Amino acid sequence: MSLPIPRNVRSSLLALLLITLGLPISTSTVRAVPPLIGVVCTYGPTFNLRATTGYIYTPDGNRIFMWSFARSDGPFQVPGPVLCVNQGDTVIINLTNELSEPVSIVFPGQDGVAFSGGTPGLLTQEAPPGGSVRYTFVAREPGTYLYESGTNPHRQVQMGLYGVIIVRPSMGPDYAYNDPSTRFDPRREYLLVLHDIDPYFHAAVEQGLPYDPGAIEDRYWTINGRSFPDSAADNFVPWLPEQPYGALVRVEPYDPTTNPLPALIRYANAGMVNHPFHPHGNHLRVIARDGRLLRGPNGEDTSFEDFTRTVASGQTYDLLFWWTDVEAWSSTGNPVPVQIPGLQNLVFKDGVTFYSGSPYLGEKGELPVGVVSYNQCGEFYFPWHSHALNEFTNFDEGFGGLATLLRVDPPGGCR
Ligand SMILES: [Cu+2]
Repeated sequence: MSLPIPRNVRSSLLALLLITLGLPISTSTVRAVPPLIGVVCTYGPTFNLRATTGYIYTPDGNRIFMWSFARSDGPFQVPGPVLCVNQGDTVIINLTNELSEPVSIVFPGQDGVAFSGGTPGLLTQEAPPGGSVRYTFVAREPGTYLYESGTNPHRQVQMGLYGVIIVRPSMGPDYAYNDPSTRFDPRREYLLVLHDIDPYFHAAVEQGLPYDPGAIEDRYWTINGRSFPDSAADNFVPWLPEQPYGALVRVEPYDPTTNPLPALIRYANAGMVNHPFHPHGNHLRVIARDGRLLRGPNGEDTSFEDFTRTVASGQTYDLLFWWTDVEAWSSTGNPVPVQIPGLQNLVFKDGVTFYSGSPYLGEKGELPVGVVSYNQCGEFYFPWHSHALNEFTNFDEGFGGLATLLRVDPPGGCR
């Protein structure tokens, strides 16, 4: 379920609080019902895509002209559909070009891509305006991969022609790779696709005006095609019809018997600049880069714990995430013990701001009429964002941009 939120309050804290209401975790990987959070697969192994135009919305009320790959039988969407295949599948991608210039797709990390139809381009075979091309390859290695335009990428990828391919290993869909250590909870699989946008560049392309690619200055940054706080909303919220994928990461505390498996987080950077990216207060285990498990020359496990991971342009990472309840979560007490200092010892920072003496955020006093809780069930929220803080904005207004939230539910889930 999702709540309709007027555009004029979407970027406010109120909107954030509203968004956090009504976010049931997906309890099933049934294909027919796309989950409200987490990765949304389009299944193949044959995919019919079109390169086309449309608009996305930003949390500050802006509207940006985009190009994107969409399903031939579906609406415009940013990013392109997440193409999920199984290791060993022969993947066929039929691309139809609805743009007025040649377009193509390259598949970094895939071997032996063959094509038929189209016309020769610099990097691969292209579909001419109104035409089509077919790409075929065998998905030999499991992992997370980008697919993106191979035609004037500085222009076409910036305009939005990108998406992600997930190759499931032969060990099964509960594993990231063919290694027992990569087993994860399939209810908690998250894909965070990063991208950056210069709205003046997009306006110039829309209006057929000249532009200087060297003068690109990004003003918006997106995860799964959305800027924060829209990124924290459900998949398929009605107010973002062209941006179907949310980016909220939701987990529960690790428990050796009731919740032993980690979440799987997939990063992919479709933007042109590198992004230092982290969830506050938590480390993740980096297990793979660019669709290859981290292993040493003798096959030793070289995965590692990391806080801020810089995701380079064009790069992908796979990370496992166990949230460990080191503060002994209690539903009746505070995880961090608090002794409120005496009033005379509290600091008035600037004559306006009053420090309550508690490490917990929040307000004192009566709740507004109709509000029964500041969150659903005592869950925690952590920011998860680009540490290049200029990117933590929507057109210079913070906070926004390349950010989402980590939600940690109480042990046993939100009841
Ligand atoms: Cu931070």
